[in-house]
Amino acid sequence: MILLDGKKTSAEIKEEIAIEVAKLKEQGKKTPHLAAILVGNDGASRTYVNAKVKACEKVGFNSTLVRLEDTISEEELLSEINKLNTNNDIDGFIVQLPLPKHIDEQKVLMAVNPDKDVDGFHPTNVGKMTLNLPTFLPATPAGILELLERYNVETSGKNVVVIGRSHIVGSPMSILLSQKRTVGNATVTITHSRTKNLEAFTKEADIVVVALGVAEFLKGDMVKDGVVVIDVGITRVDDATKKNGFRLLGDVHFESVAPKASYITPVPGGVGPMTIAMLMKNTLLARERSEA
Ligand code: L34
Repeated sequence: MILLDGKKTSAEIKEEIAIEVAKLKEQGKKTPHLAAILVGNDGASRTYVNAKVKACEKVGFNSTLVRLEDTISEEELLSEINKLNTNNDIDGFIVQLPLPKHIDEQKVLMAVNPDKDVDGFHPTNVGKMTLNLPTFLPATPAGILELLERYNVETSGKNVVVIGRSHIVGSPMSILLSQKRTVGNATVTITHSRTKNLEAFTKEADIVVVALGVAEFLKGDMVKDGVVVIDVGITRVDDATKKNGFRLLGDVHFESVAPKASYITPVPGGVGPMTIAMLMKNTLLARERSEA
């Protein structure tokens, strides 16, 4: 079993980006600038956004964190988005999800200028991705592709089962892995809560991507020997023995699955850090594109 080390790989990618940023600065070019909008006080969201800000420092980007109360109206949020759309110093920005219930997420994502949409969530960019045209790939699926590429995990002709059909992971992941690309050319099955006899699919899979948000959902008896397992889930469970009061569980029951796997991502230290590295990559791309 080989651990797909997202922490180490993301550190390598950030070093590569830092070199590019240093070059830009040497040439007297503008420093890439990422902004993030964080609405409300959700603990996990705060952790992820803080990690994004820290990553910006690490690679040499400027960053701006816009923190808004969870009582903000949709109209006010749209107006904050418009400020970032029109601020020429901001190369790219994200609106951290999830948003409070009273705000229409789709409306918000559609308000982001597609040229600054470094999450790749705007329908224009989702369309481009689907057509395999150059665009910002959503960071989590892109991070998974990058991890598979750097560990030379073969995907061509493989049976991939994606569990979960979210717009940020399951759906784009299934599209990307089926495309003609370096990491791609797979035969992809997308499964979800209405799938009958899920195990029949996962037992046949060469690669399983688990992104449904149920702690320890995928068990050892659901996969075959030699399977490649990508665990996207992160659930916080109370743990009084921990300093912060919780520990993190993935969607994979690691103890039973890992012994059967050829490659597997840990949680934490797998897909999460890769998501952040790919956001940095997209931000650099946004900067370079606005030069052209
Ligand atoms: N707009 N919303 C927008 N873009 C995104 O790309 C995200 N996502 C998901 C949630 N909402 C979003 C993230 O940033 C998930 N996500 C994310 C990012 C980073 C990490 C996990 C999820 C991460 O760094 N995870 C660490 C553990 C962090 C902890 O201590 O809780 C890990 O090692 O997995």
